[in-house]
Amino acid sequence: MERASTQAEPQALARGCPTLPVDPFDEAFLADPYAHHESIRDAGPVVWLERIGAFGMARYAQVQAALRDHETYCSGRGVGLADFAKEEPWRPPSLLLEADPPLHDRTRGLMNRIVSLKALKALRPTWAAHAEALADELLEKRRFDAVADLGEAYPMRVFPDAIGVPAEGREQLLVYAAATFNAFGPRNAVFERGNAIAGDAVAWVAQACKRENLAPGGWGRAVYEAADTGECTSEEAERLVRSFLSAGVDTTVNGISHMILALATHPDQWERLRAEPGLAKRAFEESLRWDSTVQTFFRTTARDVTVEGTSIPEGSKVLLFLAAANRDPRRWEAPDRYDLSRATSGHVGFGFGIHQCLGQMVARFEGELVLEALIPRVREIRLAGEPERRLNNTLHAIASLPVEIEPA
Ligand code: OVM
Repeated sequence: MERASTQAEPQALARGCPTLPVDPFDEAFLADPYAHHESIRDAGPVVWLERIGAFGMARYAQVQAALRDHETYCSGRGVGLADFAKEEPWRPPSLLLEADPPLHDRTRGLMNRIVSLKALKALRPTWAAHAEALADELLEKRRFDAVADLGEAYPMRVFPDAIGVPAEGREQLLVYAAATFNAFGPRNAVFERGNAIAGDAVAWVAQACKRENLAPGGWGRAVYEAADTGECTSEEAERLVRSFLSAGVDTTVNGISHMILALATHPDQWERLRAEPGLAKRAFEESLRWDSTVQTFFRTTARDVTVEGTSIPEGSKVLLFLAAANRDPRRWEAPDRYDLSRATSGHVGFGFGIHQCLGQMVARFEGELVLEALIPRVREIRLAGEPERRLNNTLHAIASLPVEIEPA
């Protein structure tokens, strides 16, 4: 067994793992999670997080194994701190994220057919043109906010149109997503601040998910067409469209923003990328490993399980620190370095196993198209001010990222 801190000893004996006093959702932790991950990883393969009443895993091996074992670590009782078997969920559960097989496999299969490589290839010319036009606008500005003007601007130009939601009020998507991702954590001040202003956004999203409000030819309508063939009910279709709107915006917004942060703070890697544009795919992937947008998700144990000597009873919440796993030195060499030489495959920034991100190809498309537009146009990307964080219980989010670019 790993050595625990003195304070942790009595609990450690009771559970067979160290007890940690850290609250992974307090504001200091959320503002700089990477400062805290090492102590959680080093404490042991499994820890007891007494402040939230959940087990935690922050090492790559255990996080990946838990994600792989969806029968033991189920999602149907919620992937936040709330146990849906005991508490009312914040919203009707997602039929993908918060579902187990067999329901999950049916909904996921249907959605996989909609978010296909073929569908993405059809969008590519339009999405590339948007990325190029946006890059030209940014070059005119030279100094801009890489969050508002790029990280948010690009997904908001391409993604809502792909789904087919109404143009009016789209900015509500960002408010809705922030509230949704906050709701996976405890009902702390971060949650309450977002929730207090989410009412209009929740109502807007509910309307946007209705068949009659979705544009023909979009992915939203395609879900209802699956309902027409009997693959799901129309109530399920409505909830599945909600998944697109919940998971498809804030994730890519912060993913693209962090990629720019990575490149602005690693000028040698930007230079290398300009010399070898074929590395664009890896540049995006490595930015997700280096700074994982979705920092954490919970699972709930569906049976008693023993992990490295720790007994985890059935019905326990287990917090999986995806971002900490992606920087575990037991798995990655010099993990804190953003490095285009690295083989990034195996990172858990998109999760792993049956719930692995449905939209991962969409996210990659967006990230790569942004890079492919910037690489030939931009010689240098520099920070032009201090990045400002936006605290969220699940996402590592940026509020603003002032940068300056030099034309090629
Ligand atoms: C959903 C959903 C919501 C938030 C995140 C997510 C990362 C999925 O409604 O299915 O996946």
